[in-house]
Amino acid sequence: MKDPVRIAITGGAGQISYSLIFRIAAGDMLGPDQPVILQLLEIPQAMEALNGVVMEINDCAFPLVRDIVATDDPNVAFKDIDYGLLVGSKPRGPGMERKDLLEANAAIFSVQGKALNDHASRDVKVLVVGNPANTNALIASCNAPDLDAGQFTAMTRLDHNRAMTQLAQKTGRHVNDVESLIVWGNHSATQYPDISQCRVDGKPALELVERDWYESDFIPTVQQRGAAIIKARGASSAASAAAAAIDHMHDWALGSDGIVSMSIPADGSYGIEEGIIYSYPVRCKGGSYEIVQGFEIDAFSREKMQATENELREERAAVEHLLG
Ligand code: NAX
Repeated sequence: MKDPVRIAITGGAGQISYSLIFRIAAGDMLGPDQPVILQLLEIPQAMEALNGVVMEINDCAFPLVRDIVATDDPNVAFKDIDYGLLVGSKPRGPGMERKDLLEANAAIFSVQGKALNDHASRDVKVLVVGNPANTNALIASCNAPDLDAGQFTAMTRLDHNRAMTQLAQKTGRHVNDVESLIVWGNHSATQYPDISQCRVDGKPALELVERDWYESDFIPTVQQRGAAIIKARGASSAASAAAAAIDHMHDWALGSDGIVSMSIPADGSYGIEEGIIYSYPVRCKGGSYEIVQGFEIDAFSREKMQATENELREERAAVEHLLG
């Protein structure tokens, strides 16, 4: 058996964590031979609920769980961690403007960035799930100057997985037949799910579907899927978000099967200049990720990629004073 790794999960008493923690504990993220120490962070008001979650983890008698830490102190939660899944964030309250939401979360993620900088393993891999995820990841990264910016990522894998299924269902194929689908940009309604590079069962996706379906049905359906889930379920996506977080971390740690979408620091690739965390097509291998280069970008894609980039630059401008 390998030595245990330390995994922090913030927002441990929330909906997504209620699915995520148990799947990590079962070995779905890092494999059935990787013992884990779970370090769960909550706010003081939610510590009692978090203790209930800890009782349930204990009641599962998971063979891979070696220890559980439950705390309301980020310095304790992030101590020596190898993986950080930053799920907890402040939800939009009544009458709250987008700018207020950005600011409230910026305050949380700047504190957490500093704590990661001071206490996490130097090789920590961080995934931000809590919204606005891309900008929260940017803030955490800017407040962690001793860690590499590339160690901070945000989750667009749920959007990627949603898009895979929409296309597979439309073409009557299975998601396993879909390759090279890309989600560009922000995890928000401006994201651009792109099938122009995509193949389904080896055939170009755009030859299998009508252009009108792609532009007027597929793209808005993927962009608005979160709202559709809330309408149907009366609560936001939780199990599917947890599954996407598992996929993101699994692939980053152990390698991806083909191209996946990850929000990572922009580096000028595809004309997206530095300073934001932007979703790109990547391949993961040996514990790292690499942007897949060389796709041709047509005018339609360029416009959509630009719109979502603009939104991320606006979000950045709103929290510039917290970027450390
Ligand atoms: P919940 O409100 O059920 O849980 C959030 C938990 O975070 C709460 O228990 C709360 O007490 C805790 N929390 C708040 N501030 C904290 C802090 N400073 N430190 C530690 N814990 C803190 O939300 P849930 O449904 O679990 O969603 C969590 C986040 O994921 C939300 O921001 C949500 O918008 C976001 N999502 C992101 C997705 C993505 O694809 N990137 C998809 C799913 C989800 O909407």
